[in-house]
Amino acid sequence: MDTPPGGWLVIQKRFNGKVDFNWFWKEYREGFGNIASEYWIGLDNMFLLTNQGHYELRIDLWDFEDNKVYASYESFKIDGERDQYRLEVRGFKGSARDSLLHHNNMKFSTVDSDNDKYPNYSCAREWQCGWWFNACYYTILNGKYSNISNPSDRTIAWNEWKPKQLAKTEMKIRPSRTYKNHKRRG
Ligand SMILES: [Ca+2]
Repeated sequence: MDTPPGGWLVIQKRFNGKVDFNWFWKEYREGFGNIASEYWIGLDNMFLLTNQGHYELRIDLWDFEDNKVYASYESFKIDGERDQYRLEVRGFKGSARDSLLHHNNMKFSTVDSDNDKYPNYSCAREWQCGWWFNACYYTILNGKYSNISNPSDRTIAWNEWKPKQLAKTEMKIRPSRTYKNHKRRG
């Protein structure tokens, strides 16, 4: 899968609830939805892309009042399937405070594969989606879509921004433009 030159490749997108995100490990691995609608690019694609070079991640978030914030990470990478697609993000910047920090180094979990930090309990089953759950979340972008900002349970959320259900999310990646500098410093 090619990345457009200088452009962002969308890896996750929510905005209307038309695509079901309550899938099993296999579907999260392979991807579902499509880019014109809601979308999950698939963990294997994320792994292959982010291990062929150094990638940055940008997450855009909208609430139901059309406020928008973003979170970006100068380094984004996930491990392969045998390590349950463990998440590695570094170098936060953005207008949202950093919620994904609490999910750093977490393995991916789905309803049929519990790799979270909550013993004897499946976060993925509780929240009906796949995610890099901790015990359970500070941000969750794959939960059940809701058209209201205050459902009884927030299932698309970035808690460090606001305790509300979000209206739109987009995760995208591109080859890193800053990595070389870090390498020199390191
Ligand atoms: Ca568990």
